[in-house]
Amino acid sequence: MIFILLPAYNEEVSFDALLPKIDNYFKNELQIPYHLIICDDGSTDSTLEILKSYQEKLPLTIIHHKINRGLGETSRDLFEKAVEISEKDDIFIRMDCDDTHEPEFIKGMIDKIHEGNDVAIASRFVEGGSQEGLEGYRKILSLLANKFMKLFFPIKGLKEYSSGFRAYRADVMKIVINTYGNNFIQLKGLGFTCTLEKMVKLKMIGAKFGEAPFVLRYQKKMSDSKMVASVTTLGYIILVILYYWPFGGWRSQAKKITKLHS
Ligand SMILES: Nc1nc2c(ncn2[C@@H]2O[C@H](COP(=O)(O)OP(=O)(O)O)[C@@H](O)[C@H]2O)c(=O)[nH]1
Ligand SMILES: [Mg+2]
Repeated sequence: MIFILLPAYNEEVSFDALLPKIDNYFKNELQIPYHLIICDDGSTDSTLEILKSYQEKLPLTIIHHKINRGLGETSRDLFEKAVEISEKDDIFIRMDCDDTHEPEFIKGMIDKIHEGNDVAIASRFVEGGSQEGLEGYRKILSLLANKFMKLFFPIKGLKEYSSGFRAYRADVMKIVINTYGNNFIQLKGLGFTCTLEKMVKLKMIGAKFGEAPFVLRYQKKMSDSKMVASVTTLGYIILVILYYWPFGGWRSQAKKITKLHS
């Protein structure tokens, strides 16, 4: 079973394009069962009403936050719910709701998991991957973010660090949540930092990462971007400090954790 995890904040314009496309992909192309878990994170538009109307048509679990809690808490709740309702051989796919992450790339990600990886990242930077429709400043930001992450949290052979479009083994997510508990996502109020934090926590337990080609079609985005560059940059800096802090930083804690595959 594949679980699709979608964080949604004011995404009313995106669902009619995205949800039927996901349904069609699983039913007609992959022909494997899937289940959607969508978290409406205190949206002020009609996100919740639209999701409720889809509940009769699609295999869908809705999580609802009355207050906007941000991507970190939303991501935590999505993964905790997925771990609760899945079996160990299932796979979680975390996508954006904004219709820029095409389901057609999921097959390649699932294949990478079946090849023995714990996490498969949809990558713009491997053969067959690319990005379209990004403004110059977003391209530069993304390039700098990836260089930053590669410098401080290098993972051998990995090129794509900032994409939130990833596949995860269910049993590995269960281990990571059991290992860290409420600290699985510690940097909750810091925008998109949680996407990097998740990767760091998985690296600390010895997870194996792979990449599958992905074409980001940013020109398809209808909703406003929720990325706040200043907050996310601050989050990255805090993450580096917490990780390398000489007095009990995450790096020294990681040494005590039993590693997967060892
Ligand atoms: N739950 C929740 N989701 C958010 C929040 N901010 C962004 N998102 C979701 O996170 C994903 C990434 O945001 P998006 O605007 O697509 O970022 P961009 O593609 O990098 O410009 C989308 O699915 C958003 O709906 C938030 O405050 N709470
Ligand atoms: Mg997006």
